[in-house]
Formats: sequence, structure tokens, C-alpha cells
Amino acid sequence: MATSAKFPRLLVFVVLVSGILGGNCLAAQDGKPPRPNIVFILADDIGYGDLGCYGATLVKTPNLDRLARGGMRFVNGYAPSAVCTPTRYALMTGQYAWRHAPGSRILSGVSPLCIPRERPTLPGVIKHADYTTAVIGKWHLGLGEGETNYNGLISPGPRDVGFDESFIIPATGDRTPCVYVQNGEVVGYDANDPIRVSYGKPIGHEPTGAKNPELLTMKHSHGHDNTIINGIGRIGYMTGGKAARWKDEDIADTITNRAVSFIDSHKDAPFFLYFATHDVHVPRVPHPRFRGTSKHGTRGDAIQELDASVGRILDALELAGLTEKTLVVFTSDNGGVMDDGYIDGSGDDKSGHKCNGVLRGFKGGLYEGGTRVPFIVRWPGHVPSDATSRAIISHVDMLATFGAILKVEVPRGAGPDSINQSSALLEVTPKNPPRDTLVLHGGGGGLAIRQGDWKLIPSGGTAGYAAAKQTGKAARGPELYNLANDPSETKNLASEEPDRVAKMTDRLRTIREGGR
Ligand code: NG6
Ligand code: CA
Repeated sequence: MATSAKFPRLLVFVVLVSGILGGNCLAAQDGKPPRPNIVFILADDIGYGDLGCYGATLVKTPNLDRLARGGMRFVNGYAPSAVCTPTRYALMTGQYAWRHAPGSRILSGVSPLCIPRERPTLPGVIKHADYTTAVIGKWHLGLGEGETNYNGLISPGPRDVGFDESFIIPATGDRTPCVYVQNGEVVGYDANDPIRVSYGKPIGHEPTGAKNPELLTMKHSHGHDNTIINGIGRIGYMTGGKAARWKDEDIADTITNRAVSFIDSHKDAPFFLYFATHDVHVPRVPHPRFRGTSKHGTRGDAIQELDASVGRILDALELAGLTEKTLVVFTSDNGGVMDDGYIDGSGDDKSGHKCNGVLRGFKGGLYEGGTRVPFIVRWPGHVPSDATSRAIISHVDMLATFGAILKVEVPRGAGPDSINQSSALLEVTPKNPPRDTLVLHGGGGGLAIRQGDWKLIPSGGTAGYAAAKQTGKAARGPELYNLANDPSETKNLASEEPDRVAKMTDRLRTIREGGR
């Protein structure tokens, strides 16, 4: 694998056709497809079975279903990891996160930026095609250097890895600090009320979930007992920044409003919008207008809130006349989970809703429920409509894929694990499916490999993340499944197929040690 230092961004990007196409022009030239705007919507903790278009009946997702009808639904779409930060790292860099330790684990709210500044990134590649790039929503890739200081300009951050504009939740909804950061500054910052954040050692005198459970509006089931903000115990302590703190019930509206206004104000020139929702991560606090609207409790209400956000994005594109000129992707950062640390009814949900559909396992784990997620792509006139693709595709492929669609040549060494999937986007059954093999990363750090219809989880691979344990006992030795015959991973074929286990173990080792 080439080191990133060999490829300083400005020197190595060769923009092949932006000159020919003439800056912001989106029109087709020489019969070639035009360059679309790109809206990449990354939901949080949405599972394979959570949407109507993937079989859910107890939650209604009319907007996501409409997106799927207008485009292609992948049934073998994978988040690169079963947890958030490593998935986002792989999406941003086209490199598996387990190759780069700082991006390979769930980060706190004071972790430094985990993307090396010299590494080529997805927004960086797109920017080189003269696009305006923005991230709105959950970041969770660290900010600053050393321990993040939320007072003053917070740098480096999104704008140092390819984004022109940013409006972000720094880590997660359940982690301090509970404030938005816009272009490096806390929104609503008050210099007279400085912000201090701590993980591990308590700071400040504000009530905590551990000491003042009577003040909680939502109780925790595990963790989440540090500073209470907006009635909810968080991971991490926080003091100050009182005027800047978010209201959980308004997060979806706040970030969706920003995304809609970004689309509206950039409708005349090409743009890339990375819209990363907080729904349906914990704490799940949908706005009152969604409460009680689904048949799957609070979690279902949050899914319906997510669907409404997506609907507003699609409407904004339509209103701006951009539906035909925009490639929209909707997917999730990891599989679904019921109880993820708060008592919100999901842990003992009896509705019958299966967040990961027929798949075994949950967020954090290496069974399919941990990483296989909805993956919908729409680009009218280019991506087949109302179609279903069986191609294996992952967020790690977006750098090479969008680079190809926008005709930006990326240097060797950029996105070392990223595969150009444009043929899989443009055809239901491409002649040579771009990807046969994919490595999956679990919340506990283990790796699994999918090759064609086969899946191998080496010994002990599923350990490590609380929710993953909801799956039942893992086997002692390696686990081998044929996903075509057994999508729920019920029959471990490892002892019947020792040769295949050996070959796949070898292949995994080669990829791990040797680059792509
Ligand atoms: C876990 C949290 C979980 C969630 C997860 C990150 C506990 C017990 N569990 O450590 O609630 O925050 O981290 O989720 O604290 S992710 O989608 O951002 O990866
Ligand atoms: Ca997540």
C-alpha cells in the first residue's frame, strides 16, 4: 500500500475533464453522461429491515420508498464497519479504517481529527471537479489536535479534509459536547460561558445520570450516566456552553433545514452534500409531531422522522429543478440495534418489527445484521429505476466510484480499498461485477470476509460490542455461511468445507497484510 505522504493532494490530482466541461457546466458533452450533483445521505443505525422498501410493514417510509422506486435498491450493500467512526473513515478516505488505528474505533467528543491531512479524501476528489462540498449532520471523525478545545476556532476539521462548508454534531447524540459546530465554531458560543468537556474524569458541578437519576427524562440501560443535558445522561462530562446546547427533539429539523438551504443556495453550480442524520441513533427523541405515529414505538417514530427528513431533501431537489441532475445515495453507517444504552422501549419491543429483517445479529457484530444495510441509489435516466441489484457494494467504494463518474483521475494510493462501482450503478447486472470480495469490520475490532455468496468469520471475530451480544452464542471456531442459501447465518459449514475456510482465511490475510 502506498503511503499517503507520497501524494500531496494539490500536486497529484489530475482533473481530466473539468476544463473540457467548463467549470460548473452539468450538460452532457460528446454523448457522455453529464456530471451530476451528489447527495450522499448517511443514516445512523438504520438496519436492513427498517424501511418499507426493504420489507418493513410497521413503520412507514413513503419518501425512502419513492427514492427506491426512482432508482436502484442494492440488497448486498454493506457499511465497511459495524460501528460509526470506522465506517465514516472508510467512506471519507476509501481506505478500510482498520488499516489506520485512529479511525478504527468509536471516537469520543474530544478525540483529534482521525483523517491524516495528506490523505486524499472523497470530498477532496469531488472538490477537484469544481464542486462545492458540504457536510451537514453527524461527523464523529474527531476534531482538532490532541484533546479538542471547543473554545475559539476548532481546527483541523472537515474543512481541512475537503469540505467547503460544515455544520456538524461533533461526535454522537449521546456524547458530549451537545452543541453544533459550524465551520469550526460552536454555534451560539458565549465567551462568558466557556465549554469544557471531559471523558473519564468528571468536571463541573452539573448533575449526572449516576448521581441524580431522578432528573432524567430517559433512563439509561448501560453507560450514558455522565452529565445530564436536556434531561438525558450522556457519555462524557460537559460544563459551560449553556446557550449553545441542542434540544434533541429539534436535531432532525435543524440539520434538515440546513441541508435544504444548502441545496437552495447552491442550485446553480455543482455540489456534493454529505448529509449525515442523527436518526435513529440513541438517544432517540423524535420531535413531538412524530411521537406515537409508528407501530414500532419510539424507534419506529424516529425512523419516520428520518423518512420525513429525506422527503424534504428530495422535495428541495425537485423544487430547485435538480432531480434529474442529482445522484442521490441513501444508506446507513452500520446495522440496526434495539437497546443501545437507553430505556426507550426498544429493548423490550414486542411490535414484531425486525430492524435487520431476516439477517442475524445487530450493530457492532460481524453477522450480517451488523453491516449489511439499505443502499439506494437514484440518478434518473442513468441509474435504472424501480430496480434491484445484487452487486456487492460498500461505502468504501464511493471515492473511486464518484471519482469515475465525475471523471477525476485519482492517484494510485488514494482510496486503496475503493473500487469503481460505476458499472454496478448504471446497470442492474453488470457484465463484470466490480466487487467479489469485501472485508467487514466489527465493533470489537474483528474482521470477516465476504467472497461471492460465502462469508467467513474467523474464530472469536464476533466479540466486543454490547449490542452484538444480543445475537446469541457465537461458535467457538471459525464460522462459514453460504448467504445465498442461508441469509440468516444459521448453518455453520466450517467443518464441512475446511478447504474453503483455509482459502478464505488466506485471502483475508492477504488483503489485511498486502493492501487491496
Ligand atoms: C457505544 C455506546 C452506544 C453508542 C455507540 C456508538 C454505551 C454503553 N454504548 O459505546 O450507545 O453510542 O458507542 O455508536 O455507551 S455509533 O453508531 O456512533 O458507532
Ligand atoms: Ca451508527
